[in-house]
Amino acid sequence: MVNSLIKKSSLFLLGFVFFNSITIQAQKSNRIWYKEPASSWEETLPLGNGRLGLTPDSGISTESIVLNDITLWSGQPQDANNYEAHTYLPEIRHLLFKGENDKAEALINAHFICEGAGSGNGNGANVPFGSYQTLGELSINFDYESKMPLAIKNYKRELNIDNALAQCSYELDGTTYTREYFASFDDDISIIKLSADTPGKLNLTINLDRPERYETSTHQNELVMSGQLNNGTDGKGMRYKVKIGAKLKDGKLSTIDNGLKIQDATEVILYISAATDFKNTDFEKSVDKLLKDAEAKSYKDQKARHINNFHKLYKRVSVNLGETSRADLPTDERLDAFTKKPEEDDDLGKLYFQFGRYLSISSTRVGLLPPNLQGLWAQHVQTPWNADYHLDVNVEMNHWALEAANLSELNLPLKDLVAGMVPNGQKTAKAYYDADGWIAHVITNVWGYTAPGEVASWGISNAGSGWVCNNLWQHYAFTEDVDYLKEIYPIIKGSAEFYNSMLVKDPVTGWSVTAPSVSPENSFYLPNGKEAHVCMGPTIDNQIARELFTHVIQASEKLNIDAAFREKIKQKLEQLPPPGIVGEDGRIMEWLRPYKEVDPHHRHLSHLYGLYPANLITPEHTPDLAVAAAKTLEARGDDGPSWSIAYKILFWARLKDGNRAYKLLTDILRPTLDTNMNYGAGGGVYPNLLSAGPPFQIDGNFGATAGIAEMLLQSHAGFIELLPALPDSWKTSGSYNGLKARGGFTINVKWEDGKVTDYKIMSPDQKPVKVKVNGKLIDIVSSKL
Ligand code: FUC
Repeated sequence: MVNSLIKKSSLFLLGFVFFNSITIQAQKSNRIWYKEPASSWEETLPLGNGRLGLTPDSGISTESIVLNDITLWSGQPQDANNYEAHTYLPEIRHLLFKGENDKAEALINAHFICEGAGSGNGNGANVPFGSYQTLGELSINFDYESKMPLAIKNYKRELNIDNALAQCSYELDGTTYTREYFASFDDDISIIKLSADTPGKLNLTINLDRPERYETSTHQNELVMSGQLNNGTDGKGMRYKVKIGAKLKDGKLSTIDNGLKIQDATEVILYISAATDFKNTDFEKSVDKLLKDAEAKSYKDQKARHINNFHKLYKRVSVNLGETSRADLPTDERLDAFTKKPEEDDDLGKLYFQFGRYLSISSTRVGLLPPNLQGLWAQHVQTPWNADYHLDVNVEMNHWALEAANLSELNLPLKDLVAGMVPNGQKTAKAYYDADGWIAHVITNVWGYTAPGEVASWGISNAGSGWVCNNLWQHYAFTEDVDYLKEIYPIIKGSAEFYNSMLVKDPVTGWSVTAPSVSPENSFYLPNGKEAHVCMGPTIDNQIARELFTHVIQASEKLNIDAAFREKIKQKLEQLPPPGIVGEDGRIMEWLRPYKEVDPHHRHLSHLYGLYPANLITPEHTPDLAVAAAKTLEARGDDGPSWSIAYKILFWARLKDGNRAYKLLTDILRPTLDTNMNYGAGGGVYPNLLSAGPPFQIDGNFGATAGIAEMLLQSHAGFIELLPALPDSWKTSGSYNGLKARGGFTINVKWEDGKVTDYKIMSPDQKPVKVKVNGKLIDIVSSKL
């Protein structure tokens, strides 16, 4: 069997030992823990089962738990297209041809933006765009019959990432109190078990509320909260219901004014069932049924099934990046210590990586919604930026780790969201560009929004729909699932049709380019000294069109369809600008003209799209562009909101600079409690390891997770590369099992002193594959998975 893996016998000369499974040395569990209750939401522990979320603060006198349901949005479907917009297109383009971008921008602001309030300037809770909202807050008030201040001993709370379970425990007056929390991957319900090791010591009341639009009631010892959100017009938006039931060991359960009261119990199991009417008219019945089903099972059984289901995804990957003496430090102290001496805690990188995988499994599920800007954890009714799906980097970044991190199916909810945008996107393409196909601009929501935003500066990027098509493609590139390719083909073709029919000839260069567009959220100085955003052919659009056309050509060849369209876009491909143009300063140009950027340290680096997530710029195939990309990154600087830092980890990993990628990983792990909205420097991490833009934005978590994977394994340049960007810090020894590469490969690797010592490349069918190992490119045949 070993021999069948090897095509070139020279491989033996390299001295590799193939093995069936790499034994990862026994490691401590991945957990985050603290010696105090959370004093802010940014310290609470995020739990979720892909639909329901909860963030307990594990308070001693009062436990406050923010509850979430990923479907709970205000707003409603709307048509925000301005159907007159396309009549202004010739004039807008004429002004751009003349270099009068400022005038074109004014015209766009007057006639080429959305109808209505758009995103509500990022505060869309009460306009039709809507906002993702908290489901509410559960409070548990404890009565200890003890003197104040309470003499608490041995307090501890933790999130066990490996089992998707949170716990807290403490002692008071000789009694140990324990709480265990999980969002069940079994019965789709949240469960909290409270216990005391002295009989009858649990005395508490339970309440539910939310900042607005709710009413509570009790029926037969159950607590119910229900309400209807604002749809932005007549107030009759999405409906929701939460129902709490309790099972007791000892003691008495009764109802009080809009709450539950429990006296003298030894153990209490709380079941929190919730649903909305998003694509579920029978949601009230589902709430009741889920509660009944869960209560019918033993706690032990429910918990075992929960862990088992979670493990089906989580356990596919194990990683060891090195030693630490700090695994036993409380996480807040560990983060502080890491900032001072990162080299003593290589294990934190692994923890952050597995935490990212944990967050993906917890915040999305097949058949539902993709993680939004906050995953599924939100504490407000007006969540920052509506916690929408930003298409100019954020929602794409939320999915970048999934394939390599062996959670491939969690990409499917994004595919579903995108499929749902297409019909609106077709109307938008006609309304604004009189174009075929479909387009989405910068923001979308669960209601399928595709119109531009409310101002030109950020709202009219043409890149959104093409960019998500990259995500859709990556799932195919990794899985080679032809049925899936058939399913996405009309979507990616429709996006290519849009670019194909709207590109115009730039009078200066003769290239076919988008017009009007922007380089996401960035501005520049025109030769007349005025600031503008609007332009033709920003580099990202050129790269996206090039990549998308190439993918559609490949897909139509693979599926053997659409030969005529394929020929059309093959010709169009010839007319596109090159994947990158190096300016006089040695950097990749962000715009078609050598404009000077207003903010040289701007957070977005859209003109490096070709480096990541696309593969248009690689050190192997386009060395000059790779050098220019490095220069671009140097000029932009390392800092930014956390998603921007995460993106830079990925860029430097692709440039094979492991130490720089690692330095950025240390930057993104800078502890902070800042929640003020940030567009500049200062990204970091909250005590609970959620990423701080600030405020909390989950793309920083997912982007960094993808970045770590990219440091360990790459497969975008026509071959698999093992340890392409291993930083000095992780060199001593390490291993991983179960990471994925394009082509359907599963990979195990072990290393010592920065050199691969063992590896295994597996696929369902054995097939030839090119692999770069310790700097040498070799041909092998994969082993059977
Ligand atoms: C884009 C970014 C901001 C923020 C927002 C949600 O607008 O430029 O930094 O991440 O999305």
